[in-house]
Amino acid sequence: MKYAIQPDVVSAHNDKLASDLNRDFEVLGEQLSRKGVDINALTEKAQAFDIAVPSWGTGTGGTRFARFPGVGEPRNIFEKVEDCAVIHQLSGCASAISPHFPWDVVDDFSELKAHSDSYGLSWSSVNSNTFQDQPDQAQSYKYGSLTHTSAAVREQAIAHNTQVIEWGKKLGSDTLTVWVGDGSNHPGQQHFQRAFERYLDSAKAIYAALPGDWEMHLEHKMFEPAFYSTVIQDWGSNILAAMETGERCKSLVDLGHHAPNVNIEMIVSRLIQFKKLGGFHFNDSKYGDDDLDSGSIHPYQQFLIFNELVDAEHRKQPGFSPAYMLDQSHNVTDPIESLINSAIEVQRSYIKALLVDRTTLEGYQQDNDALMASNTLKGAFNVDVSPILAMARFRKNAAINPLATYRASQYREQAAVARPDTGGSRSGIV
Ligand code: PSV
Ligand code: MN
Repeated sequence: MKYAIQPDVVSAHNDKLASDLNRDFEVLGEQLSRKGVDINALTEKAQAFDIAVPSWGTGTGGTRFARFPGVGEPRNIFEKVEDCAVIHQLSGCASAISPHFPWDVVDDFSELKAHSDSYGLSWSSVNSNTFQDQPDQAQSYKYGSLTHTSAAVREQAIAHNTQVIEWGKKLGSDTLTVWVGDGSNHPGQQHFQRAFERYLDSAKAIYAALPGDWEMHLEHKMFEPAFYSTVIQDWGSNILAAMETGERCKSLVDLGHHAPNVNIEMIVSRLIQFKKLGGFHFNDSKYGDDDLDSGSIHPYQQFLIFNELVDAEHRKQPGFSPAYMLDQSHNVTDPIESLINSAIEVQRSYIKALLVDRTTLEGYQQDNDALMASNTLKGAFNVDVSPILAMARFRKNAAINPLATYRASQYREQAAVARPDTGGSRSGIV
């Protein structure tokens, strides 16, 4: 197997940190054992945790005002794969890539697959793009895609999605994620019901082309680029569409796609209950769809979401196997650093949620003891599980301190030389 960073750079760093880590791990292990928690069992859970990286997240993002690219950014999907290999090598918990088409289209998919295989990476959900026009396209998506009033535009958007499935098959993916920007910017511009009817017809046509062992995930988003109404604007429209479309059609929750203060953990619970939770796009937000780094603004909310997920895992809820993915835009940080940090922050929420004493919590819920129920959750959230996460990485030959190891490796400096700016289009959301 190939490594993006020389393994001896990682082991040299780990050698310096291992004895401190062992001590911290022992102290935490002792504290947890007093509560009847086995730290090694938790560490195994951390080792098994994995979250997919969005190919487009490896480039610097921006706003609609400007983009300030960094040096050595990936110029194509092959270079994005190399950056994803760094993220996984150091974090030990990000072994899959989620590509976006046509941004990541290549002539030879077997060459791309061989490239990702050589780094031990796989491909998760494939994403279609009918929110932009492509140069060689017959019809425009200016007024929508899957919901457009014109049948020719809808057919083109459906055909693109079925093409994305074909590309995904070549990479070994098993999920199609569909997000459309369709909606309206003015009251009266669009007939709500007719637009939704057209969406359902289009979604069913795509679903008909889905291989039997694939899932189709629909992503809702409250606004942007449509600023008055969006066709799949919230989880209500999303679950209705998923239910209408078919059993293997499920809802995907992008955390930033909700109004501020919406109770996302409760939405997650509802989707689990009706076997419609497809997966997540993790990120964080302060005001809107900010695409900030996961856990950087509302770590408690992220923990409460994982509390629902662990609860479903604990109850062996039928049909429960959500896909985890990051979906962030890195405007001022090195994307590799943000993605490593974010993958670990999501993993952190998972491990903390595993610390919740579910029997005790259920007792407090039964007795209507609101304060102690809340304290049970807070107690788990307040535990610093960093030694568990670091030990999980160490045991997988990843980095005890991923960011320090990354900086010491000079990967970005080397990429700056190897990837001179060609002035062409690059990854990252603008
Ligand atoms: C839309 O804002 C979104 O969250 C969807 O997942 C897109 O595929 C992605 O961002 C990239 O633009
Ligand atoms: Mn998303």
